[in-house]
Amino acid sequence: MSDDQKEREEKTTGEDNSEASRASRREFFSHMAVMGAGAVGAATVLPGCDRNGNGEERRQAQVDYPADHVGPGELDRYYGFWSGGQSGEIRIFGVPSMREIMRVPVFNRDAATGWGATDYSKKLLGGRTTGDTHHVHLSYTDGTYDGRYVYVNDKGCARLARVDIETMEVDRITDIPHSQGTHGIFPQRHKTGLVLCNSEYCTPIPNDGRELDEPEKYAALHTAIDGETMEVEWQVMVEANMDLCATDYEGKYSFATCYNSDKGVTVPEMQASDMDHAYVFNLEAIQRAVDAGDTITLGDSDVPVVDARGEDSEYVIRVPVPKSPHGINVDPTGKYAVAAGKLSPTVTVIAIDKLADAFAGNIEPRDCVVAEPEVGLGPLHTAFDGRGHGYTSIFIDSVVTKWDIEKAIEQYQNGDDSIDPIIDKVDVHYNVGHVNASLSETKDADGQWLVALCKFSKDRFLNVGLLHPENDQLIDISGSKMELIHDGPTYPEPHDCVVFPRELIEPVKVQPRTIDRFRMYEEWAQEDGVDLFRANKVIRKGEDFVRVYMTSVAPSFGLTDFRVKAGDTVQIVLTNLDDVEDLAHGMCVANHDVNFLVNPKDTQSQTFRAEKPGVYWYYCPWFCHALHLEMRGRMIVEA
Ligand code: K7E
Ligand code: CUA
Repeated sequence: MSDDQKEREEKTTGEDNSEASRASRREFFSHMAVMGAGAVGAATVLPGCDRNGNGEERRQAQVDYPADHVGPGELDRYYGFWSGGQSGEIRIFGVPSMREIMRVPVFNRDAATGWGATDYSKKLLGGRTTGDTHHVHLSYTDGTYDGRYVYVNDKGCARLARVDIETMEVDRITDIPHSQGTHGIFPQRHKTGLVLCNSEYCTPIPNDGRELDEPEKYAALHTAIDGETMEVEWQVMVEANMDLCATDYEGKYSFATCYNSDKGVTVPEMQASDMDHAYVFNLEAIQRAVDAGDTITLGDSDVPVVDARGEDSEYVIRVPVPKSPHGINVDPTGKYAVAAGKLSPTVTVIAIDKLADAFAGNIEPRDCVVAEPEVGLGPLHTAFDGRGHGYTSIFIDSVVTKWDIEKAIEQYQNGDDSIDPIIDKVDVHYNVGHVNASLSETKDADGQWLVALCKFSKDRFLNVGLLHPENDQLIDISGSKMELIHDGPTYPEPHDCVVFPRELIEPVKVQPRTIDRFRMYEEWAQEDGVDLFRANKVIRKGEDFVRVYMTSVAPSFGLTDFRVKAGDTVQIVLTNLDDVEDLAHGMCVANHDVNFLVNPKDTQSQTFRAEKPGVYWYYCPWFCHALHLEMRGRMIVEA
């Protein structure tokens, strides 16, 4: 235990929590366990046994724990970043325990942290309070995660957000011009380069009311955002919708599935044709057009747009894929892009090294298809184990199908039905959406764990009323047969996740004050001639605007009271001077709908109106000290 931790524990409990006293308590409890039940006693861990290791270590451990067992106080080997769907957030899981460890608010209004209510988050969110996050991806260098950023889409309002992994806070949100239903996103994998984003919906462009009722003229945009600056670099306009997105490993291509090449606007129209396609974008050719100014602009946006509607061109080709394809995933060797048929029981394997010939016109785009195995009814997404296998989620059948990529190619090439690429199927519960495997989207896929994000849990959990949780299942893929290990209810609705070893990221534990938010506070402090780490004062900034600077050290605020006038707009700027890890304070102003978190060495602010004269207590809502309840003061509102 560090001195900081010890200090905090003593502050919190006033008890002696020294190593010696703890050890004796631990002995006492394990003794109780052995006395209490033979079975429990027998399962007691042998000292030095590591049950957090990979499949082999687990099997070698002489303890018969289930493969996902992570005991009290033990850490998971893997992180999982989950999208939160309609909740608009990102969630951080531990794998294999499948414990939800933390949530990162992104597009949502989060009462616990004040995200969406604090001044800076409000500015980033531009007044919006909802979001629909589907796809989370980490930034890459050399084909694997570099631990810097997480990108996530908002399908609801056509935005891309970035989380700075160091501070686990959103540091940028980019609006995507002329886009609706921004759905599939994927960062480039050779370096932190572009993040490609698909508009799922076709609309009039520009969408200014001039053209409304001619859906055949609607278009969609494939948008490139710079992963470092988060600026929109360029867009490519195509004629039909784009669903999921993928990138290759070399920075040459990006992919988008198109499930509605008919451009229908009703369900029957949208599934009319038996063949749709996957768009393949030639990023080098697009960049050349952008550099040469061979582009247009749309409406009030000055982003260069390459118009690639209609025919195949040097910018985009359309690889025919049956029928209403959904997911598209590139395997860890970087050789194949796999599109899942959704309304066809097949997945279509596209050989990436043949694409150059298709762009050159030497072969037809469909000639790039090297396999099309039947995997089941309703294939949606494919994950990989790094050993040549695909794992495809099958929505209608509620299974995950494991298949052999090279065998599927052999079957297709030879037209030989005696070759069966299907290796194994496992039931999932129920109607699985995404599957993803540990490091599956990187060149280092390690074939340990597969997460299946099931859309319906039906009877798998206690009845909680009309809305049931989703069911996130964990499957051990380290052996030849898949093994379902764990069910876990989640709040709706994770669409996708990425899973990677814990060594790849290292968030800080005390705010380093490096992100843009602090520039805003430093500007204010300079303007008001105060030091954020010392200031406890009320500064009247105008007729009816006051800024209140305050500090906090457990268990007190720097101001025991402050005075404002009825009708004032009040901005409380709170700096937490505590630097003990996780010693958070916050600010809640009674009956004023003000509530935000301030982490150690952090500054946050919220603005509100003090309407009615009277005395209003403000208090710290985070349990920080034995005298936490006493950590409060009075806002006195004068008539
Ligand atoms: Cu739900 Cu990736 Cu938005 Cu498929 S998507 S399931
Ligand atoms: Cu500070 Cu509770």
